[in-house]
Amino acid sequence: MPKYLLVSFKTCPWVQRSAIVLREKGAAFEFRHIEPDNRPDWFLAMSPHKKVPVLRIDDSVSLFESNAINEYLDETIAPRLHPDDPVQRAVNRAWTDYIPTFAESVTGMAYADDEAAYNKAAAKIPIAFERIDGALERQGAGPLFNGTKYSLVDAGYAPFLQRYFFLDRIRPIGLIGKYPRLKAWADTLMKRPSTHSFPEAEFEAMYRTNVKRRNKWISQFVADPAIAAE
Ligand SMILES: N[C@@H](CCC(=O)N[C@@H](CS)C(=O)NCC(=O)O)C(=O)O
Repeated sequence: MPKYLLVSFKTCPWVQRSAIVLREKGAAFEFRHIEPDNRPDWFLAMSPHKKVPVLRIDDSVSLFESNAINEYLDETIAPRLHPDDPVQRAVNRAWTDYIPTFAESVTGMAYADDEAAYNKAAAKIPIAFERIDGALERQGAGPLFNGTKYSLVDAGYAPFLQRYFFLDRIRPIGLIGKYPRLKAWADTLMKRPSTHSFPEAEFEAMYRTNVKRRNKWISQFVADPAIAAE
């Protein structure tokens, strides 16, 4: 197996998306965390948009963009996570294409400057939840997006569903409960070991510290970064 280096910011959901796939594949990799405010020259040289994740392969090739990285990993390391059926594969790709919109809809509140902007951002959540919930209904019985077989769709949504739960614990949003199918999917993904790059409470505390530091409207509700998942 090639030598993989995954370059990361510790709390980046897009990195997490690729780390999940490496873990689901059982592929060993070096996980190297750099600081967003101090990106080293070796990293800048290999990342065209100066963003993480970057997947460095055998010290010679650098891939960027989490979706492209995951498609590459899926093409080159067994087991295949994309469905064998071309129609289902297209459906899966259509829903991984929706992830940036889903991410923006579900985590936009964390970046709102005042209460009105927060409420406006929160109003986008039901739209995103309804869309993915409809997809889950069409896909079938669960517990994963394609049933019992893990997919790139599962890997892509898990980091953002996790952040919804984090935000809900900072200031209750209470929306996911209205979508039992989506909630069951999210709970399944949260329980899956591959979702987690760090011990869960430690990771949630890191996330809360970031939210507090960002000094947005929601930051005032982070009483204590250490208050984490039950
Ligand atoms: N579309 C990219 C998004 C990656 C991304 O936004 N990464 C953030 C960290 S979570 C980043 O590196 N931001 C630094 C910057 O924008 O300069 C992907 O899927 O890989």
